[in-house]
Amino acid sequence: MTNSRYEYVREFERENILLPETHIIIRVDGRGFHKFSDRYSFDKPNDERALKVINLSALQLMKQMPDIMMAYGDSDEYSFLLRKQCDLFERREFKLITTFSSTFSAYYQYYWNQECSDKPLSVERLPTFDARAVVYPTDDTIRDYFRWRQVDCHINNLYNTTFWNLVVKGGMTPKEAENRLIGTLSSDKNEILFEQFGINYNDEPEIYKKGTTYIRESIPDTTGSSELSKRQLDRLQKKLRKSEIKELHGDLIKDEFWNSRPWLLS
Ligand code: DGT
Ligand code: MG
Ligand code: MG
Ligand code: MG
Repeated sequence: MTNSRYEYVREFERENILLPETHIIIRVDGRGFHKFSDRYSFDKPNDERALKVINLSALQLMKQMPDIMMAYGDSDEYSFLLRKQCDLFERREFKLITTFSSTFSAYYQYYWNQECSDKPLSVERLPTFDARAVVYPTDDTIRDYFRWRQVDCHINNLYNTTFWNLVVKGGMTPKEAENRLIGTLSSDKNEILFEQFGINYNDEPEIYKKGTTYIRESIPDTTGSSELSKRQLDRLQKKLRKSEIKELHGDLIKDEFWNSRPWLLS
């Protein structure tokens, strides 16, 4: 780029470099999906095809970005865990979050057109996603982050499942169902589902109760070592790119998930 007298305005630009040697988690979340799900008549409480679209988008992003070690998502959100030594975009926060949100939005639209061609997208309401990046200083905070998101998935799904059964099968208005559920505990909702609708919540599909997790399988233990040479780094990137990505719908709350996959946090 040639210098010009106007070049000085560059001095106004600001970067935020995310703390090195820490795990970065980037979470994308659909903008206004309450309305989006309404506009495109999502099934209630869970729309299988919409879930497939968001999952395909997350998987594709993970394939494109070898630094993503793990992804977890449900509803209209996905969280991506980057490897500790990741130097993607020199850890520039704005570059990371704008790339994640725009790429994810593009994939979502692509897969929507593929999976839901009977519901063409209207330019008045296109699916777009925001993104935020947070650095977590310890393995425990990373584990707790994913536990937090999975508990959130569980609470929302139990609520939505009970709510929509009260409305659709129980004949309540949404307002009545909302009032019925005020102050209820998980056990109360389980009981309503069982007593009134013969549904054992435990038998609901795991993908709805626990969300979806993608993990890179068995990565060489160099993922964590700092100061890799250029050649080592190229080799690692190649291995990451070729590594198998596994889909799970299991428990992230117990230590067993984390203890049996030390490379995720190394
Ligand atoms: P935001 O994120 O602040 O722009 O606002 P929203 O409306 O996206 O709110 P959020 O992200 O807290 O909640 C996600 C919304 O998406 C929630 O209203 C339920 C809806 N949604 C997500 N997945 C499904 C689904 O499978 N079926 C139905 N019926 N609704 C869904
Ligand atoms: Mg949203
Ligand atoms: Mg959301
Ligand atoms: Mg450029």
